[in-house]
Amino acid sequence: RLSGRGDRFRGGLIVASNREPYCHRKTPEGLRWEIPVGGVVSALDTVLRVTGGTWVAWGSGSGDMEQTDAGGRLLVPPENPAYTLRRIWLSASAEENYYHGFCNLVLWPLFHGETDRVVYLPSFWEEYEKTNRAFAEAILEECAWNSTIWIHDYHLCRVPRMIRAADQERIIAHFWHIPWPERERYDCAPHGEEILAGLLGNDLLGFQTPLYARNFMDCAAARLGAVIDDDAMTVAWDGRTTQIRTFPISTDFECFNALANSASTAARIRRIRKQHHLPRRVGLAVDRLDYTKGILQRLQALELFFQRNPEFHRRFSFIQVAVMTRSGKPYLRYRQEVEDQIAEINKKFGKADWRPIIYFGSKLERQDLVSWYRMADVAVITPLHDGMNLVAKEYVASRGDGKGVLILGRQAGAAEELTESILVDPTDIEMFATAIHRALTLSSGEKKKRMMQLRGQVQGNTIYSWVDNILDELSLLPVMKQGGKHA
Ligand code: GDG
Repeated sequence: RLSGRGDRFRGGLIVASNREPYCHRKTPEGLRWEIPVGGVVSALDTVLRVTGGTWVAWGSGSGDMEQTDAGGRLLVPPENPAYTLRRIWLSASAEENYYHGFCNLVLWPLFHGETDRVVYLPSFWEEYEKTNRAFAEAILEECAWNSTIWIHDYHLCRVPRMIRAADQERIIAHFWHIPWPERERYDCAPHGEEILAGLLGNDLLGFQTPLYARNFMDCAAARLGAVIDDDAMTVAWDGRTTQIRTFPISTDFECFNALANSASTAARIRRIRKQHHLPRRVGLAVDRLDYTKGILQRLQALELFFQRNPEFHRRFSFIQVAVMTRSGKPYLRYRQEVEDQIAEINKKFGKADWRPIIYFGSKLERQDLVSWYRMADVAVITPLHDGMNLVAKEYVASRGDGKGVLILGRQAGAAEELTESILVDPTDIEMFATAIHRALTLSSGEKKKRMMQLRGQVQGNTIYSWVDNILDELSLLPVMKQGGKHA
């Protein structure tokens, strides 16, 4: 699946992210493990199962150290070990200030255009620095002489520079999963210069789209006075040069395709239809429960759709899957708003034998998720801002039958590639409701044509080609570091 180049990681790949790929919890039935919901985990677990290596992450479950060795290491996946998970334990103060504070109340809203939601306290930054240092130390402990370090996302901006201070020659790459805002918005970022300086400790910094890469370079020039080379796509600052590249992330196309085509999925679909008394036609949205995913706007559009189109009553239900992955007041409030709005729509239009909106608030098993992908006449993936959005690509990969229509928000990174979807602005509720009607009334020929083009797109850039492209860039780095170091 990787084009024979996984062996470039012979020295060992060290991946670091905030969230761990396997989480252990104590339950009355004993210790249980689960895979947390989220795009970074979905993508990287697929990769590490093939490459092997070590993944350094926050041990966020309640299993303590029972299943790790004294150094916090264990082999995963538990049922078929392929790589090492090295856990870091955070103090209550770090969890509060680094994770719930600087990551969730500052960086996440700021980088998703929700400046009004930003709340900053100086203690957030202190713990962010401390936690990044703990990550940097753990990563260095895991490194062999020729290991490559691959850091992920906005939780660990300071880590590259910290590692660089200890090791000038090490290859360090970083992938940024969320949007990078334009310069004017970035100016609101507390510690904006330190964040940029941290990231410029990398040799290679990857973004989801060319726009985010451009925005990063503009911010580095404006805030740090870094020197930008637009042709070479490099940023030079403080005696070092960082390559800036675009790598749109993707999914395991073949895996979703095969599972969706399987007889077991067909049987599951029959069971699910019966269990939920589904009408003939269904729509679907799958999101982590987050205000950036535009769930409230989507519900408004659905309400208007049901109001305008009574012929779809009893004939169409919409399934909203929204798993809560973060605690804290903004998320609890948002969940309440979502649940209230769903209850209101169901009260307004529902009948004894028909629910317009069916809501799942807890995680679906992978096979159920794929069954829903396969049976949904329309998937409505309309975030207000999103780095990429893997759900959109998973839906397309699951539609080998050529059926199904994708409605996609223009602000999702995926909209750059998935141009044969019906593109909407999720805040234009009138147009959005019209788009839902259009998706449900497209001719089967038109649907098939669009879906085949979308599938060609996702099949041509899978999670494996994503890694391959990053490997290609990494393989050029040692040469550049020797020849053109600090150019
Ligand atoms: C970040 C960026 C970027 C969801 N519900 C269930 C479930 N999921 C899985 C989906 C998908 C993943 O979670 C969500 O990924 P997304 O990409 O849509 O969104 P984020 O979590 O915000 O991811 C995003 C991504 O990183 C990768 O770079 O695309 O822009 O924000 O894989 O399938 N999985 C199961 N049950 C559920 O109920 N099994």
